[in-house]
Amino acid sequence: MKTINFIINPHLIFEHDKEILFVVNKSINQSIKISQKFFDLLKNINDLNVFTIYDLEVKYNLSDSIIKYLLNHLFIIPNQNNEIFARGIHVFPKHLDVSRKKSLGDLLYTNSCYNVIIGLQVDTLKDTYLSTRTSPNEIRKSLNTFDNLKYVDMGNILYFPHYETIGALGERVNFITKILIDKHHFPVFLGGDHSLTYYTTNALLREVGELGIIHFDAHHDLYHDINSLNPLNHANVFYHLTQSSRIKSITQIGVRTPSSIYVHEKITTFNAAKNNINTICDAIQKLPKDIQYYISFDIDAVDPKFAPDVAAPIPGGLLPEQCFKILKLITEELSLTGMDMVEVCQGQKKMNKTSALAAELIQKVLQNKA
Ligand SMILES: [Mn+2]
Repeated sequence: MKTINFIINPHLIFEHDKEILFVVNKSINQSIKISQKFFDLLKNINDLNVFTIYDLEVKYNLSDSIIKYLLNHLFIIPNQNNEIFARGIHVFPKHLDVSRKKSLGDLLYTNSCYNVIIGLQVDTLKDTYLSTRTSPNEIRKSLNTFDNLKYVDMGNILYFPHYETIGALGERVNFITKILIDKHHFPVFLGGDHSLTYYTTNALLREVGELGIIHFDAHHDLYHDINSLNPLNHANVFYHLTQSSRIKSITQIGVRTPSSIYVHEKITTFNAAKNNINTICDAIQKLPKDIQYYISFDIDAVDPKFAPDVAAPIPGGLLPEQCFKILKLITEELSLTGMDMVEVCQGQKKMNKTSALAAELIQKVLQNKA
């Protein structure tokens, strides 16, 4: 974190109306009243041009709470790709429990390690009428019903699919993940479709060097076409991930589609029906212990009787109890650095059974990990 270069948000306008001073952030149309002292401070920092958090602490002797305020109000933003960050990095959905809300500055200046929920409203392939964009908020509602579950929520990462590329989302994921890993927090990314795993794992790889992935899914997500450029989508994301030498292993659990499409030495696939749970548990116990692991959970790994709200259901999946058992073992045996829960679709009914199960699966990981 100390190595990230910041600037004063170029979208700020300093204004005064008689005696009252304002800072207006014109990219989000927000104005904040400030004191003369703070007004002068911001002007001074602006003269620095580019600075680190460390510079603010040492050169300006600023307290943690002031730097936290500067970060949370977007007065300062990362220098790199600053246009992507000018409008903000994340946004809180309405009705989010106030006691759970944490902004970037809060997570940076804390001595606690939190489980941090982050939503990514990504839907790259609109090949179905079912959308995954609303799912982070649906899963949150169910998570909130677990009274004793310890976590905080930083809302949804901002993403404007109509006028920026998905790479912009990737930059925000990188920035947020860096802060979370630096401060030993545990990110829980809520999807969104499975393509987001490409961005979350690559962001983690920048911080942890090497990674093993435990991938729950009905599909192998290796749909690689040698005649095309294979732009990233939710059906080929694991093909893209095999291309990174720093991803050491991919253990696929629950797959029930033929996996001969693309074979790679780092992938081990366990079919939901053919491989019994003991075989899967043995394989998890044998995984190398010297690297960090990431859980990527596509909810369609579970039998559609229990998780019906998915885009491409395949009968005969894992039972919830089986998932709980495997997740418990993973948390006991492996060192985890983060997880995602993806591909929950907007439910057809008012009570979304699928997002409730997704929340329960996350709860099992967070509870056992603690
Ligand atoms: Mn998938």
